[in-house]
Amino acid sequence: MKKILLPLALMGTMALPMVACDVEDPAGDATDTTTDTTPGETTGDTGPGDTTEPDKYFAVIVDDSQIFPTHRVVGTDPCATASPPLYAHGADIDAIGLFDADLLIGYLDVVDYQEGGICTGNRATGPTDPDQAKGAPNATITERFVSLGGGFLTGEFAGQAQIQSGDTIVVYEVGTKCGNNQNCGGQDEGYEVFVAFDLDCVNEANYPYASCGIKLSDDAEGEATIPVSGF
Ligand SMILES: [Ca+2]
Ligand SMILES: [Ca+2]
Repeated sequence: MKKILLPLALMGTMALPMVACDVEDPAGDATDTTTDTTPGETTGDTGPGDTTEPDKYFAVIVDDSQIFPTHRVVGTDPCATASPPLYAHGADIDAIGLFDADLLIGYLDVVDYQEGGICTGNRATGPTDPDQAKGAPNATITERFVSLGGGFLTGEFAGQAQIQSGDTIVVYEVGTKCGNNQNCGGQDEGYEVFVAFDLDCVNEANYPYASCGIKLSDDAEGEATIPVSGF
């Protein structure tokens, strides 16, 4: 019996200080401290602007969810402003370009999209193909654009180009102009512009995308040039 009890007693006395140490010293653990406070080591678990290392932005968002419900209201129905058979509800996005001064960096080549779902019935049969926002501006007043209708479009630029402070984003919204600076005689419509870390982040966030994006403009309309700043 003594041969069995002695090792158990030794184990007990050895284990107690180890338990006490773990309980008392979590804050002093060098690994935990580094993991919790080192800035910029992930892109998903911290919001923009809260680290000392620069956040990296690859996605742009155009969103008319706050504008479309009360835009150019005919009576109380925002959907009444779009005419059949086109039903181009809200901001009509032909293309988005990223520029460094006058130098084109790229147009969108990957997109995600959520139509607003505000207009129903045959009014919902509008231009809802987000691929129409890829590439260079090419729209006419009736085709080759996607309508937001109280929703949003997000995309990343060709070559996964990083959006840098000092760049310029040009949103080609079909209205008085369409395609690339051609007169089309339509109606400019409003939208907000954001930059965000990436598409995955945008799809996990809700307006105003505070967990992964920052707003560049809340009063853009028509074909608009948006300076990139604020980070
Ligand atoms: Ca429209
Ligand atoms: Ca287009």
